[in-house]
Amino acid sequence: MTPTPDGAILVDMSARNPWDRIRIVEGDLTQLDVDAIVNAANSSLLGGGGVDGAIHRAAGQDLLAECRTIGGCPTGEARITRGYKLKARHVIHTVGPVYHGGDSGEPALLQSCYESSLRLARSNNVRTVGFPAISCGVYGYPMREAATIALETTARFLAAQDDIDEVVFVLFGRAALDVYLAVRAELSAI
Ligand code: AR6
Repeated sequence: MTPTPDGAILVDMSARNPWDRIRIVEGDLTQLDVDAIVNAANSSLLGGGGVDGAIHRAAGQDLLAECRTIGGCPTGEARITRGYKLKARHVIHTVGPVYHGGDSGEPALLQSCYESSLRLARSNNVRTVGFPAISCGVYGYPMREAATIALETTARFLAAQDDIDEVVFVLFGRAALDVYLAVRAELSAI
């Protein structure tokens, strides 16, 4: 808030607009130059396929060694490690829900993945974060529903604090990119 000479108070709304701090791109998350990338892991945290496999390959064996010391992670929660050979300083590992039709608590669990990851980022002084489309590969979550949860949850989190400068959603392929862009256009117009 800025007081003007005549005593009026100007509120700078742009600083609080969360959509200005959300970027949506197509690409490979492992190449992203941010403070932390988020891994769509499984509850063992010991690696797998998809983006998890790609992150472990790019980070090197030391990431797996650190993950072994953690002892797993329940669905909907997140854990943080170093990034090793990645450009990203940290990896935040979160475990998305397997999609079983949507009536088995999947939306709340997916929302919790984004919230837990962003909370962990904030408490580790991470200012820039990259996310994949958690649960949208092997775990079968429909992209549109998942994108709505991802973007809504992130926008709400960013609106409540200024510690995180930017969240980048890195999508694999044009189809996923287009879904995220369409959902963002709908949500940011509300
Ligand atoms: N960069 C960005 N996005 C990617 C990349 C990449 N390098 N590689 C894949 N994707 P998935 P899940 C996209 O299957 O559904 C693993 O085996 C992909 O196209 O990686 O949460 C874990 O160990 C999709 O849109 O994660 C678990 O067992 C999205 O990332 C399980 O898969 C997520 O797909 C987790 O399944």
